[in-house]
Amino acid sequence: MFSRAIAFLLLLLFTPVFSFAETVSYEFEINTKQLNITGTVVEALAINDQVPAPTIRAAIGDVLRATFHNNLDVSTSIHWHGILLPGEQDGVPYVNTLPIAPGASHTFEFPILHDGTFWYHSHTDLQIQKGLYGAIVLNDNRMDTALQEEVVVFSDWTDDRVDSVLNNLKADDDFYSFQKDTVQSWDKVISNGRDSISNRLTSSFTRIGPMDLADVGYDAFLANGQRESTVDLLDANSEQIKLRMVNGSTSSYYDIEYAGGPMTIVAADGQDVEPIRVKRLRISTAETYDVLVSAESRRSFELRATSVDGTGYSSMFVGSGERISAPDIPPPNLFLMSHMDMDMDMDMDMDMSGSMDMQHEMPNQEPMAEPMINNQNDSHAQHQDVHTDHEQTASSQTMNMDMQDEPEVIAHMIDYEHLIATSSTALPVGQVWRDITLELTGNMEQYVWSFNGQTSREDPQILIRKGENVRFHLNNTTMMHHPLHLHGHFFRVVNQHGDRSPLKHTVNIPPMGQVVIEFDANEEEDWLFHCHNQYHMKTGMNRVVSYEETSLFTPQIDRLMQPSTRWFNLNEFHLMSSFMDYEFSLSDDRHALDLELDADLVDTYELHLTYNYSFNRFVSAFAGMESREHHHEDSHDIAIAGLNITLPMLIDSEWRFDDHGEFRLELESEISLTKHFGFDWRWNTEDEYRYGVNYKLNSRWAITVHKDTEYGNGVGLQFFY
Ligand SMILES: [Cu+2]
Repeated sequence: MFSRAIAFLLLLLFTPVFSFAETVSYEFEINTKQLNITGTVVEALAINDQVPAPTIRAAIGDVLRATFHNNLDVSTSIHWHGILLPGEQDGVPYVNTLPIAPGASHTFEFPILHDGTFWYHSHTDLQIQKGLYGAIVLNDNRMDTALQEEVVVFSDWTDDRVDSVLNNLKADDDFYSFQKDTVQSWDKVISNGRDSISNRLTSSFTRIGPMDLADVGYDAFLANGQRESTVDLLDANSEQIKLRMVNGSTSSYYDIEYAGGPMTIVAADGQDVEPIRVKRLRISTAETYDVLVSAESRRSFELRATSVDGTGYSSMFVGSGERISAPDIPPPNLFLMSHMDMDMDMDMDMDMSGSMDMQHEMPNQEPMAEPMINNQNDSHAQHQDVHTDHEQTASSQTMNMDMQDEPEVIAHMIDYEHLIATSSTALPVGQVWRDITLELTGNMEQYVWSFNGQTSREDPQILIRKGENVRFHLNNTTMMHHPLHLHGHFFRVVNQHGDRSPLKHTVNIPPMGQVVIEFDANEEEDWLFHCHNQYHMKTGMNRVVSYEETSLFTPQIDRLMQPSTRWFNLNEFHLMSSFMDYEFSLSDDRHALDLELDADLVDTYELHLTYNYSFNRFVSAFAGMESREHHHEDSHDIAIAGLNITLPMLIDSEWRFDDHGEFRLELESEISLTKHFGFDWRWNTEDEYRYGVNYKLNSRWAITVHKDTEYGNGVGLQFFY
């Protein structure tokens, strides 16, 4: 356990060796910059005119002093991701550090207590998405001098304004899937066969909804700020170099593969781990990995980071000469991933032909005496999924050497089961344990993300006490991945390796997955714990972890969640030949004001105005009024109230009473038949109905044909903004 105390002790021990506390100073200008990634020039945010920002380097024992001048016309901030430091240096506005106002400067100064690969980024608005991120390399002063080291910062890029990205996500859960051509329509469900149909029926019946790997549709993925970058060998005879990989993305995960053979992971999130060889490595948003890769004098090998939604990749070529490409990774088949599988501790591998090969491991299994061989059909390499447990006998390793086998290679590392810390990470004995269960909750439809069903607006704080061993039980109830990050601490990700479970600062919780993390509460004051998918954080998936006795936190959650505003509004129009329908909604995480007006141009209209309170994703209550006039014969103004409940098969039901004591049940749903064609229907117990077909022109506009009991048949346009 790399506790601060031990670090200080080491510092004291070694102080006579290096001269005391060298101060490493940096001076930075934060500016806007015109950037052309896709062929269109758009405004990005840069530090010293660079995207990503310059790499910051320091060594254990140094004092790092970095001054940032904010030349933007908005406030900004700098957070030191993963680094142990005093709270007021952590850089999160409205939690532990003041924002850097427009035109102002701020100097951070703190001692470097540990080594490793980290990164820094803005913690204001969605400024990461526009370029405010860079790598940090902390050395331990006993480097293997011969090895060339290179930093690779992966990121995702959109030409869109970030507030419009957030609006699009809020307005329509299929907005980006339409752009990315990943709409999970029924034609694809059916063409993927029986398992896919059964997955969809199960997920609809249980109301979970389909699997989703990435919410935003990006214009590009970048490695060191470019779609394709290169790194030269400093010494043409180098056979190996070290890559310090940082995922500085706003919301993307990548599968990383190297054309020059397997990568040897030597550190995760800046913490050394027992070396393991992997062919393909999943890096979650905000994680870092150090890997050793082979190099050659005459060939150039591609390091490729493919977005897990299969929509693109970035490359870095290592060395010069003949270019050797990394293999294409086929897009994931979402139709064959079921939540039942995700529910288990799962190793999931995809071979080159794209077929899925799933292998389940029982959670918390005993260390295996013998290597467990993955059921691979890839013949290029021998893939053995080995639990290189520290209990593995020396003789079995020797045997491998004798047989001159290649060391074991993990085909595709997607979780942390293979990571082994280099020494015990066990928490202090004798401290009181505090267990906290956090359900990861939320939904794509409203685009609200939360813990235990409550956004940080409703429940901003988690209280702990200094001197406790704190254990978080993280249970993902959603169909998305969430990369959770705790500021100011390393936590243990509890895995099969017991005392040698790895230390991390960011941990992925897969869809429906469960992970336990624990840490020594050895800090003071307040630290953010949040989903590092910036769109999830900004819509509610964050908490401030406060030390009860020393907390200084005063909730200013709305400011922490900017640019996401509390109240979101949506306007939707159907302009039909026979009638028009206008829906307006103003909603926050729980409350909504809804207005719906249907009218023809002759003698019929219907107006609903309701207030809705949502208890959870599936149940809300409403009260309001309905005013209607139908062909001059049936007109009324009534008060209405009732419940909206999402039923199995994702059918929305409205159970309504009015002030005359009349009860009405209305059912409705929408399904995507193909990417472009949708079908929707609505029916109620007064035998009114409407059904029709839409043809989507783009993410916002559709042509629609509808039949309605009140208004007859109509053709027209449908759009929202
Ligand atoms: Cu998330």
